[in-house]
Amino acid sequence: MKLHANPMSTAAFKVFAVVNELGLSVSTAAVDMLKGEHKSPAFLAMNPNGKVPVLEVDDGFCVWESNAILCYLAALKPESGLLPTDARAQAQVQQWLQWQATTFGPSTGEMLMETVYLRFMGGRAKDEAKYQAGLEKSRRDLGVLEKALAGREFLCGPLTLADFSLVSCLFLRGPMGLSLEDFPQVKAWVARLEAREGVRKALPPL
Ligand SMILES: N[C@@H](CCC(=O)N[C@@H](CS)C(=O)NCC(=O)O)C(=O)O
Repeated sequence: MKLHANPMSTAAFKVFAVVNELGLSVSTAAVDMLKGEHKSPAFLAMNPNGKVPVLEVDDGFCVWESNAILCYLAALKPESGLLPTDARAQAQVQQWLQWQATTFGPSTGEMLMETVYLRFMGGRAKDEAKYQAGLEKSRRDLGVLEKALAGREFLCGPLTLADFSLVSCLFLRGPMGLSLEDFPQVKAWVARLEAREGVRKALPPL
């Protein structure tokens, strides 16, 4: 299997972490987004959305949307328990995966765009109003996580894909200026996850 990704893509961090956690063998193909490689015909044939990451499975079968990639990888190793088969337990994991894609990912993404990504792409100054709006939404979402984590080690009880998907949005909290000081449960959960070898190896170079 090959993961087409960019080293600074937050959507790819979670995939690297889960690949490491599951001990899978996945090679990486670096996509140069500054050169627009993700919009090339070859890339669009794998993902018509022109976004990374994409998992290219050996037989040419491709999976896009990072949370769908996580589910595919976990299904290869059901014994890991990262994607439970019990209907209720699986629904809880899916609930958090979808919340990451629709809510927490976009909120933190707004902050990332005005800080880390802007620095890479250049071309315009930071839009402070957009940054503050992203900060407000991210803090609102951290409040949801804070309540969910009370009395629990991980979001769904045992460690699941939900933890990897959500924590990856916080890997760049330093450079994006997002403090966890008001969210002690979240802070402790992030520390627990970042202490895992597989997650440490997936941390971005910033
Ligand atoms: N929901 C998607 C988001 C993917 C995404 O937005 N990737 C960004 C990099 S983090 C990208 O490729 N952006 C390029 C573009 O939108 O043109 C996922 O989780 O895979």
